[in-house]
Amino acid sequence: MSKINQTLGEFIIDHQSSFKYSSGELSRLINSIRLAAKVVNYEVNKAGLVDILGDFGDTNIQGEAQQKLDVYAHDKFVQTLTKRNIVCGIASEEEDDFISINSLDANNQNKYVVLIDPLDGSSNIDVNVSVGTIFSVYRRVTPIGSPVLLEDFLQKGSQQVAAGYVIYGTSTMLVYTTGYGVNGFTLNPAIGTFYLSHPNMQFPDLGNIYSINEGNYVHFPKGVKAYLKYCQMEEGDRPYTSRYIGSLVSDCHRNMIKGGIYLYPETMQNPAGKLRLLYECNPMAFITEQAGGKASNGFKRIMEVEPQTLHQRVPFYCGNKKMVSTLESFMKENP
Ligand code: AHM
Ligand code: MG
Repeated sequence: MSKINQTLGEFIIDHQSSFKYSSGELSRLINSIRLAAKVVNYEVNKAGLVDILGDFGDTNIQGEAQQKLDVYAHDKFVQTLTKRNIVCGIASEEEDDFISINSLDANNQNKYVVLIDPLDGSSNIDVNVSVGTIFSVYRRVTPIGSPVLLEDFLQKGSQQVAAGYVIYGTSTMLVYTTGYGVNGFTLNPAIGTFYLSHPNMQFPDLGNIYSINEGNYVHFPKGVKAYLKYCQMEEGDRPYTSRYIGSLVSDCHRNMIKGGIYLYPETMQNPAGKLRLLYECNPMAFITEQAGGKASNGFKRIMEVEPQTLHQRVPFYCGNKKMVSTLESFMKENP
């Protein structure tokens, strides 16, 4: 008899008991993200049709569509989490300040905050390339029932309770961890259901892909330049191969399945790197580590970086453990 894959809804219920003192709040949170992801997926899939449907008149259709989808995704995730009374605070790449949900409802007893990049890599939509949503979940540190404060969001990645991403690609997937491994679910668009398709995702032991925007090469730190030269040398079980989509979720997803390293170093123009610590790097780092990989700022574990501001940037290297360790040794040897 053929095996019927578990749905994401069933998986969430089955695994709720693995959390000590679980009240079901985290399960409801993941369920809400699942719901918003389906709504955003529907809209992202229609993006190529806006021209044909002619909704935008004489305006710059590509610019408008891209801007609108970022904001649309932000609105959908925030509405879903707020209206269903799931969390006490949300921080998003799309808003300068965090949103306090307690301040709207004095009875809000929720204990989780969510940090989210609602539509990462959205400039790729114009050219029909995959984009993603990235999210990170923490337990608040201030008392339950009071308005959330910045310190609830400025927690080290090692404090994350859950993290995940949605990839809107040739198929749509939701991949997440609650600290017990990484599981991936693929959406069957015909019936709008996510099915467990990638149980217990793990990086292969060896990787041979490096993913970096080499257009910035002249601005890279010496250690990264030396590492790239090392990857390009033909020797032993090398050479490596280069793959760069320019969409963090897609590049990391592929590397997790095939084995590889993603690099976004600091450059002269972006001395702190480009990617955001709290809602891009930390969640990808949590997933990476849970899948047996490693995530670093070149010198130390990303999840140990002490956050100072909500939209802080950080150099980011993540992927196969051995590859990231080698990159770190090149950084150390080439100051
Ligand atoms: P965004 O948050 O403005 O979408 O930028 C983040 C994206 C990542 O998805 C991607 O890995 C990176 O920017 C690509 O940057 P670049 O175009 O400089 O290579
Ligand atoms: Mg982003």
